[in-house]
Amino acid sequence: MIGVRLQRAEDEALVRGQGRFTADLHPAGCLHAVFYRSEQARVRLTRLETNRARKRPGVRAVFTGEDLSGMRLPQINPVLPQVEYVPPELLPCREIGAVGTPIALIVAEQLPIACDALAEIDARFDDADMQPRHHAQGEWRTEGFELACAEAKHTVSLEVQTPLLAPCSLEPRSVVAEYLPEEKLRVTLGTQSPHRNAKVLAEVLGLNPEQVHLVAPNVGGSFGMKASLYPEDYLIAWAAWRLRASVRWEATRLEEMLSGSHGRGGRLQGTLALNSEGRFLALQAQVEAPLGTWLPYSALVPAWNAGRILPGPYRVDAVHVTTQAKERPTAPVGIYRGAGRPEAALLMERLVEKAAQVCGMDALELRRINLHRSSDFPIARATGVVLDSGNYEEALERMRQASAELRGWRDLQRESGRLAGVGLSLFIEPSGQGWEQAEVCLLSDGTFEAATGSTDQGQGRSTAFSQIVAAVLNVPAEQVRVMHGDTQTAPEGIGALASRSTPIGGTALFQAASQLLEQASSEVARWEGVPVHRIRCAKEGLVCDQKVLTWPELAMRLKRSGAPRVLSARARFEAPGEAWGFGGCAVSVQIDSETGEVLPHQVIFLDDSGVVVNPMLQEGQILGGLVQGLGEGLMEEMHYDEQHQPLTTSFMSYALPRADNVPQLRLLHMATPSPWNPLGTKGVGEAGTIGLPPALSNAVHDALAPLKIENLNMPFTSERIWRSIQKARTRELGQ
Ligand code: SMO
Repeated sequence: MIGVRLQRAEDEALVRGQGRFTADLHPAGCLHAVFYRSEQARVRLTRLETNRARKRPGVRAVFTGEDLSGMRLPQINPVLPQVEYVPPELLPCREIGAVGTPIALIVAEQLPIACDALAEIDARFDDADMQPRHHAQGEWRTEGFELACAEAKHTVSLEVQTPLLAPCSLEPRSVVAEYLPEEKLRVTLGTQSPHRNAKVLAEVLGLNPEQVHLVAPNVGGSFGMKASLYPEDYLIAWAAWRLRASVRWEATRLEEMLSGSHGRGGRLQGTLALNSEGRFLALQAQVEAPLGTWLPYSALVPAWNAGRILPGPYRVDAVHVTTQAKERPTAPVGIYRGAGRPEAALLMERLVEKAAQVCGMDALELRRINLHRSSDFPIARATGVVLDSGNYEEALERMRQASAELRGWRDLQRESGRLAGVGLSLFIEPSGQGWEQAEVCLLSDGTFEAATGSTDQGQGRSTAFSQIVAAVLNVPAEQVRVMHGDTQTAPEGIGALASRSTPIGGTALFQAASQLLEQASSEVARWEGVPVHRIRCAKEGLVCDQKVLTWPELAMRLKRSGAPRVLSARARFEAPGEAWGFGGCAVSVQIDSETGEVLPHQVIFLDDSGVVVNPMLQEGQILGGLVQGLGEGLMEEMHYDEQHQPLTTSFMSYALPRADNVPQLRLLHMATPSPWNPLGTKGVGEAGTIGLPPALSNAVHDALAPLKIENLNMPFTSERIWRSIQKARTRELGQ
């Protein structure tokens, strides 16, 4: 079952339109909520008149910040050592930092009534001299850093910026909160982290954890933006509690662009010092990641990740890395597929490429001599990370061979006078820390139930998890029903974040299934009067000598009273460390010198995510990540003007990649098992978004090298490229 391309069990319901998403939920008598949002940034609220809205027939309540006074405010994950954080109010009543900030909540019997009431709210603003309230930073520095720099023969420096992106999950955020008898609240929410968010929600609402039941039904994509709770989530739950009613809210796409979290938007500076042979002696890097005015729980993770992952797959003994997260007057900024990993890879791979030019060395050879050797793992690094396993040299060699034809293609293009380039990148991908829990049960009909604290947003997790349990129990995957996303039926877990689901969540299931097998085996051994090691787990069931006991027979025999679960085992897996995937990407591009359009020709992507549970799902993850990486590289960007007005708030103005933007893709695989989980698995969900942008950037710079164009930032839109070509030509004419 491990390594099998099993079809996704999830798909039939989803393609038949039988998926159940949050917005499909319409509890009887449910009230509808809309938010009145600020149209300006950095302003003081001087008047907020809600009486007329409140008096409209059908409006049940209009809430403002005053109604919330004394409410507890959510905290953030302090992954960086120095954090200044002033928890923002859920509905600010004085100063407003960003456009789109909710300042009033209208609850009505029907959605159109709530929408009409919005127009009756009278809010006035004055410009405010608002200072940023949030800031965080961290620093890692090895001893002997100056000494190493002093020995350098060459140094190269550069700065890269990554575009601010909108994660754009297909399903916009939505929340349905139901007030239940006996002082309970059921909150249905497309979240990546049901247990954690149930706890946080209870804390903020001042409830006991057992009063909040959180359910994540089908979720239509998340990419990090549905990891943490937003003001809207707290407020809908609070309103349901306060009104003792059910309340629902669905974000429009406009609201998603205005108040869903953005990702990336970082600025990174680096200096790499090399000796005369091209050995990397020292890396100095400064990472700056943006924050919005509202901070999701994981807001500091990109800054932390980008810093600690440096210097990527290379051995650099002396490092000085500083990282900081700084507030800007925008929508929340947080984790987005990759969450700091793509930024680190971009800085490093651009530096390496530039260093090769400065040293006059082949860029692949320069990479090769500086990679960590496979015999050196596990490798503890200055930024506090420990790389568990890898074979970076082989990855590079495979990429060298595979990309040879791209270089041949480029040379042919150039001979016929076209602008063409090839770029390469290597990357590493941490796949999460901490623990997950699982419970595996044998049901009275001989099938199995596997409950996980992890969750699914469309990745096909139920299929992969059923394969893991089926592999242990030697049964077909269809016999295993996976349950997740409901805090009442799933054991507590952290959730689907940071590519951790298979290595950590999957391992917890593996362990629970193994324990269940042990329990079942000892039952059989007891019945047969033999030691437990005489029991074998075969396809037919448990075998003692020649005697077979099928799972349904076993279940029948163990069945007591009417309980559906006849045996159950729970496990909690705490990862001893992070499993680090790695890989490489090569991209070839052609650039239309008249329009500046970048036309990707081919992408070759190598991934090593350890042992793969389902290669089809793994490929799906890589493809999706690659396309999002192309989006970042070629077209996506959130634009704000000088007044901090967001300009890209719909799919008319925010460019998402489409099928016809995707070039030929070729996937290569390696599998270096992680020693830190019994399955040997690693994460893969973020690989494409990490590896593609630096390779694309190197390819675009390679294509433009004949024009002496350097240091362009993504997205490589035709406008940006065309302008740089015009500038280069003017410069040439001038000379
Ligand atoms: S960007 Mo991920 O959901 O940790």
